[in-house]
Amino acid sequence: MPTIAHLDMDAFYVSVELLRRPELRGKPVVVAGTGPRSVVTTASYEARRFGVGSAIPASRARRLCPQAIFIPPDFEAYRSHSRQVMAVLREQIERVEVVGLDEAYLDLSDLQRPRAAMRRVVAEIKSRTGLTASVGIGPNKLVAKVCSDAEKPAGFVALSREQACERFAASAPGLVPGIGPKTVQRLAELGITTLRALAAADETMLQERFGPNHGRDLVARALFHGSAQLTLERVAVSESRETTFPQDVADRAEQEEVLVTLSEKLCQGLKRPGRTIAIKVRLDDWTTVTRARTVGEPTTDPAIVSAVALELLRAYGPERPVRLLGVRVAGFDAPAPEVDTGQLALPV
Ligand code: TTP
Ligand code: MG
Repeated sequence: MPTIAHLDMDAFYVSVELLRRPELRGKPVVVAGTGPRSVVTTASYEARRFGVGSAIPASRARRLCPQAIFIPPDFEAYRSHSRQVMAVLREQIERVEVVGLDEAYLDLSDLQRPRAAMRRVVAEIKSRTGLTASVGIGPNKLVAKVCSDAEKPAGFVALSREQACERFAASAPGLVPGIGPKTVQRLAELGITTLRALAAADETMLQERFGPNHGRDLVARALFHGSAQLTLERVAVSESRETTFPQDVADRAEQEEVLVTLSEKLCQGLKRPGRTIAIKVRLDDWTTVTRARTVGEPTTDPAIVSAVALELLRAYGPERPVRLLGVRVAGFDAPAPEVDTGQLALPV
C-alpha cells in the first residue's frame, strides 16, 4: 500500500519576506510587482481575510486592503530558501518529487512510521529556515495534495481515500486538483455542486457531457482515486564545462589560462561538492584524452579544482595543438538538489 506525502510551504513568498522583516508579522502583507498591471503573487493569511489572494491585480488588492504592506518580489531569495527546504527533504526522504518552488511529493511507502518522519521533516525545515510548511498524507498524490491544503498554515492531515471522500464530501468539486473552473461551472449547470454529488453522479451521463475519458476521470477524482507514482529526479553524476577553441591552441600558457577560467565557471555553478576532478583534452587530430584525480575532501573550491586541473594537464602534456579543453567534477555524496543539469550523457 503506497503512502504519499505532499508538503507545501505556507504563504511562501510572504513568509520568506517576514524572515527579514519580523516587525511585519501578524500584519496584512502582500508580495506583488510594482507595475500598473502587476498581480499579487502571495498574500499573508491576514491579508487573505480581506479577500486578497494570488493572481488578483495588485490595484484591486490595494482597494480591498489599503492598510496592507506591499513588497516587491525577490525571486533570488525565494529560490535560495526553496533550495534549503528541498535539501532537507532529500536528506531525510529517499524518494522526492519537487513540483514547484514551495511544494513536493514524498514517497513514504517504505517507512515504518511515515507520520513521525514527516513531523521530523517539518521540524527540521522550521529550525533551519524559520519557515512553516503544511503536510498532507494519503494513499495517493490526490489525497496527499488536498490534505496538505486542508488545514493551512502549519497543517498536518493524514487520511485514507475513504476518509478523504467523507471529509471533503460537502466541498465544491473544484477543491480537487484537475477539476478546473470551467468544469466546475458546467457541473453546477447539471446541479452537481459537491464532491459527494459528483462521486454519485451517473458516469454515462457525465461521459456524454464531458467525453468518455474526462467523464470517467471526474468520478474517479471525486472518489479520490489517483496515482501514487512519483516522477523521480535523475541524479547528476557529474558536472562539467568545456570549450572548443575557434583555432587550435598550441601555447601551454594559453591552455592553462582557459583551464583556470573553465574551473572557475564550473565551481560557480556547482550545486554540491565533488571528490573527483577530471580534464578532457581533444587534440587537433581528434584524439581525445581524459585524466582524473580524486581529492581527499569533496570540494567546490575553484582554487583546488583549477590547481588539480592544471596538474593533470601538465602531467599529460599534449604534444599537438589542442582543439578542446574541459573540466569536470564528479563523485558527489548527496543527490543533486536540482533536476539534472542536462549533461548526463556527456562522458568526460
Ligand atoms: P502556493 O503554494 O499556491 O501559495 P502560498 O505558498 O503563497 O500559500 P499557501 O499557504 O496557500 O500554500 O504558491 C507558492 C508560491 O508561488 C507563492 O508564495 C507565490 C507563488 N505564486 C505566484 O507567484 N502566483 C500564483 O498565482 C500562485 C498561486 C503562487
Ligand atoms: Mg504554498
